[in-house]
Amino acid sequence: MATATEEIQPSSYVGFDSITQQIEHKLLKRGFQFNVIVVGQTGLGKSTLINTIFASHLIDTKGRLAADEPVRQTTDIQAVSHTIVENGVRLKLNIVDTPGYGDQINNEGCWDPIIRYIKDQHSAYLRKELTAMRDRYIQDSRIHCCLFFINPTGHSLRPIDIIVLKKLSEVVNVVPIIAKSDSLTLEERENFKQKIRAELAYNGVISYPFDTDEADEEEIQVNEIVRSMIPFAVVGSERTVIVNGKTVRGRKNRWGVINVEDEAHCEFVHLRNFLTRTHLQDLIETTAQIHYEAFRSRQLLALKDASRPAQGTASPEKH
Ligand SMILES: Nc1nc2c(ncn2[C@@H]2O[C@H](COP(=O)(O)OP(=O)(O)OP(=O)(O)O)[C@@H](O)[C@H]2O)c(=O)[nH]1
Ligand SMILES: [Mg+2]
Repeated sequence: MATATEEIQPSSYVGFDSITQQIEHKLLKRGFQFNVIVVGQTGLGKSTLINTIFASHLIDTKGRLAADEPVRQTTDIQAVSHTIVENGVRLKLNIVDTPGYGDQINNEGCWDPIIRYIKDQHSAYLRKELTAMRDRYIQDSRIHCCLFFINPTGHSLRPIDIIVLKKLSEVVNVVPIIAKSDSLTLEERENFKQKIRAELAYNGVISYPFDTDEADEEEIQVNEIVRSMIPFAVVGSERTVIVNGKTVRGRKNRWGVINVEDEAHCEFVHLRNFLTRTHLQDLIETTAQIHYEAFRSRQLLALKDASRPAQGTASPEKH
């Protein structure tokens, strides 16, 4: 007799091998939802980088096309939605741009609106999940990735950045990046990266990716490579420049042209590959399984506690 673990070859074709296509078909029809938030000091190029990543002008940046245009600055948390289609795959992308923080005299609590925004998305999802007649598919507005912009000073992180990074990493997958890295030489960049990694570790900031118990050899290795590259040193640009007769996204400076997509110039391509090719699914999954799950159990425990009579108060039966 065949035991439960033994593999049986059906004598004629059953057809369940098409399950992968069935799943794919369903997923393709529904499309994928990916929500990113950008956070960091003002003027570090947050809005610009988002536009560079998705190669279209999605949100206002300070960049001016004409000298008499007013300077634009992000003043509130704004979510922009776009659907990008590539080879039949629909990616519904939600980008949440936040105003730069930390330039007030008193920066106490300046991160609150951002943290609140992230938690509000968890809360909205939980409410929908707890509805008796819940939808089979809940629209996901939970933030899957937070790109945290670091000022390319070459020195250490500001104390406020460390506070904000810590707060963020408790609720969302945080990916630190060095902004405007065209201002650093390759050597400065490498030293700065090492310094930041050491500072993050010293201050107990756990940035994405995490190795889970289920991670296999291959995943652990990929994560190791990503960790050795973080923080990605990037350059953003919405303009195109001509290099060797080819139009590329780039910036012109006194020394020449920086091609944003050239790996010898910056790590923009690594960041984009990481976000869209290698870790898209894992970022989504980690959000659901780690960050949302932690939020959900805290909320449900709090509800349970609230519905229980407070300890120490006498129950009516005793009297
Ligand atoms: N040198 C250099 N300049 C950049 C880079 N990215 C953006 N800039 C410029 O920096 C300025 C500010 O860019 P934004 O994208 O508006 O910055 P932001 O972080 O969104 O600013 P806030 O909305 O105020 O928080 C613009 O003039 C950009 O052209 C970069 O990688 N290198
Ligand atoms: Mg902005």
